[in-house]
Amino acid sequence: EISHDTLHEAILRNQLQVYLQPIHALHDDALVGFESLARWHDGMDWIPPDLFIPVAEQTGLIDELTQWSINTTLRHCAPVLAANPGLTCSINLSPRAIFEHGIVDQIESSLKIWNVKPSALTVEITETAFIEDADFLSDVLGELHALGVGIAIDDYGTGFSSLGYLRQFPMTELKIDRSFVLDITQNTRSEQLVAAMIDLAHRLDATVVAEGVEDADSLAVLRRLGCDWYQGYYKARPAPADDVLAGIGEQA
Ligand code: G
Ligand code: G
Ligand code: MN
Ligand code: NA
Repeated sequence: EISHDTLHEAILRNQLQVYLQPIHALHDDALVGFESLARWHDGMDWIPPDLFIPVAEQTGLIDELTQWSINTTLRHCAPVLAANPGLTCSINLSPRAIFEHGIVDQIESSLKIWNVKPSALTVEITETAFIEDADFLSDVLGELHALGVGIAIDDYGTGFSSLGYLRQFPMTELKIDRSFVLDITQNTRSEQLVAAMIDLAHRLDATVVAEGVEDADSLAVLRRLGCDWYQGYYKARPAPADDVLAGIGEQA
């Protein structure tokens, strides 16, 4: 069982690591950025974020974990972001972290510390965040957007897919949940829904990202439908930040 103390210790002892998954453009396969994903190895086993993020949320550690995640990600990525002006790096923000006071200041000061321009950072939020205090969330996202930080709606289509919040929130990126991508070549309903999501995002001037692309056929369908960017095992699995960034250094 994961407790507050074991997770807190893990953060202090540097048992958590930042993994990055590259994101590529569909039209020319150019690298456009990466998503930061936390990984925890306790010396014996890998403990997946699906297990420890909820613990962090429930035990009051989400603030500390978020701060760790933002700072560690920016520390790793800063040189590559500076050398490659078009690239962006995306960080998952737990809904709970957004409702902690001071998240905007925290992000702003991390950007300053690591000398990363706000437009090189995107925050990913799931739709479940919108169930809570929508006005407060709207203010927070508005402030981040005003700084120039990108706002991505993550796992789109599986949660609380109301169109109401899209009217109110400054979305710059829509990430199609991988469940739609998984059977896009077999299920015409998935294909039609993905087509509709791409159209929706484009009408709102947002970039569309397909998640969980695992094969070339799915990629071909997404390209035909006009999806902008993609990520997934087909192209690259999440890997330790230094490994991924060293590879980018060679390409650039
Ligand atoms: O990488 P993986 O598929 O195991 O991630 C599982 C879930 O954990 C995803 O929903 C992902 O968004 C979330 N996650 C991964 N890293 C972080 C992080 O640093 N912060 C938050 N809040 N969520 C994360
Ligand atoms: O919820 P979020 O989208 O942040 O979670 C991303 C998760 O998806 C990460 O845990 C990552 O490891 C996982 N992931 C990335 N690419 C693929 C893929 O191609 N297939 C599957 N099944 N999972 C993937
Ligand atoms: Mn994500
Ligand atoms: Na997602």
